[in-house]
Amino acid sequence: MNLTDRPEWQALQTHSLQIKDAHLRDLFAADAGRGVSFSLQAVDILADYSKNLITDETLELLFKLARATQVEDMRRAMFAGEKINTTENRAVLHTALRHQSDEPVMTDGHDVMPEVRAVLQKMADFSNQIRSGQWLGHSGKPIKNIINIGIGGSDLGPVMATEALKYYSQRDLNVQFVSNVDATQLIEVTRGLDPAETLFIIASKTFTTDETMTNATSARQWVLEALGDESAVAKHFVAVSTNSEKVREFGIDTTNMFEFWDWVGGRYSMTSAIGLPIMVAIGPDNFQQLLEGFYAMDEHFKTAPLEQNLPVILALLSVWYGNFFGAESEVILPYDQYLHRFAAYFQQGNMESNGKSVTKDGQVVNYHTGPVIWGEPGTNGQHAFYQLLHQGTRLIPADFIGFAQPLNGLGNHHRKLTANLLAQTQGLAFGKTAAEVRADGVAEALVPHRTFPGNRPSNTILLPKLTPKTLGQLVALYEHKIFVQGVIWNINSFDQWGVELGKVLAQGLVSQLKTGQPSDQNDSSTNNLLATIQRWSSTPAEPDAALS
Ligand code: G6Q
Repeated sequence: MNLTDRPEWQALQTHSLQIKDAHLRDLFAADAGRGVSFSLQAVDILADYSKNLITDETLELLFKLARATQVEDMRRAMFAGEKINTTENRAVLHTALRHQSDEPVMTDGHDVMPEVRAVLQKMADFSNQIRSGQWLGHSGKPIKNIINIGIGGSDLGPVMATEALKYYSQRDLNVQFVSNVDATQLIEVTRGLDPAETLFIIASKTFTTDETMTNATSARQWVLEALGDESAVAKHFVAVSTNSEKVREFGIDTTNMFEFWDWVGGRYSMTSAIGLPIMVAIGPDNFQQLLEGFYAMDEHFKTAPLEQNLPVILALLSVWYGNFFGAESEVILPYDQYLHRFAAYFQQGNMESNGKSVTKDGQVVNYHTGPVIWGEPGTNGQHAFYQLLHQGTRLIPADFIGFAQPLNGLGNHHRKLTANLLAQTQGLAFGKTAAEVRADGVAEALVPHRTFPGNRPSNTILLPKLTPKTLGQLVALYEHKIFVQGVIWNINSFDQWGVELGKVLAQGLVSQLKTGQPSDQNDSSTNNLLATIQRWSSTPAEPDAALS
């Protein structure tokens, strides 16, 4: 049945019209226990979702929708290793990567756990060798710089987590990331580094991604120019991939390859071998804590009834605003500087997963799917874009993420940081009425400008302290939220065909830029731009060059 024809959907439609007249000020005034009853702790995470435009009835109707759309059965199917990524005929088993019990995890009649554990052990051995200085470069020097070359799912998770867990990292190791095909990134990251002390991790599931291969080839050249010998590659390059053939072709010995599998989606691969730079930075013990955190949230998601299931609740709230209130985006606001790449990470997580407009069976949807995800760490955003959150015309649900304990205790910084988080959620929810503004003695002409409508929803996601374990819980919480959203919208959250078209088009344009000969198949806009680039270019075209 089409989603919008479901009685549960239509009941929500009717209910949303009633709720539109309610104000959070009144909902809180009517129920002194609202803050507690609309809060839920799962493992170490407390989510307060009381500052949302919901009542008990809203939640009941949303849970009915989740049941009707088979969230429970799809959850079972994912953990059971069924091929729920139907367009790629693959299982979706990132939960196996952090599985901690002795139970097997099966897909295709095969327990994946022995290979998962073997790769983790190999990663730990490698990390220990780098961290202890035992791994020597070609000229006998220990490695000081680790540069991960990867893009998208082979970059964003490791970047986010390495930054998030910097407090726990070995500070004399310089772990860096290169993703963009713009040479500037590789050149700036390697500037001043000694190739003899530098090791590259080439991270690519397919080992065919153009940006990554281009950067890897230039990095190899940089190493070989300095160390002068092909045999240096073995000491300065390792690979993380599912494709051993391509790794070998590139010249990396497959003994220096860390494997993962087609049932790990790129943007869900942080706990696979793709997490190698994280492990090198924080060490195998901390990485194990990270995995345990993920596992704890996986178990919560797998076993808790929908009504007490945090990822389910967050997903339903997102559906509520996106489909019944016209919200176009969601903002993620971590009040922790270490989480400064968290919103960017889940920008890919959610937008690549749920940015789809056909259902699993190929029908064009008649409802909105994935929201735009964005965000910056607090308090910076308060002096930038929060103006629009408070007084703009759009409804933008916000997730505030905070920690009770600071990692870097310094004076009263943390108290101020936390006070700002709480203040923003209050301001958004309750606003400031014209009467309150007048009571402050504000001139009448300014009253409308200084009034805050309030009624702007937010979740407050609170954790005791940022640790590898709590980070794992937090990431798994958002991963499963994305999964539930996708199930409700009846889309495949695990493919990314939308990435393909640009890749193919770019290939043709590389040739045209090289030869200076635009294709007669081009549109007039592209031809005009190509001609201008040609005129302004500092590199002459190579008209006779073979098209490559
Ligand atoms: C993520 C996507 C995408 C992918 C990159 C890199 O889910 O599939 O972001 O991770 O395109 O792909 P490779 O790891 O194959 O280089």
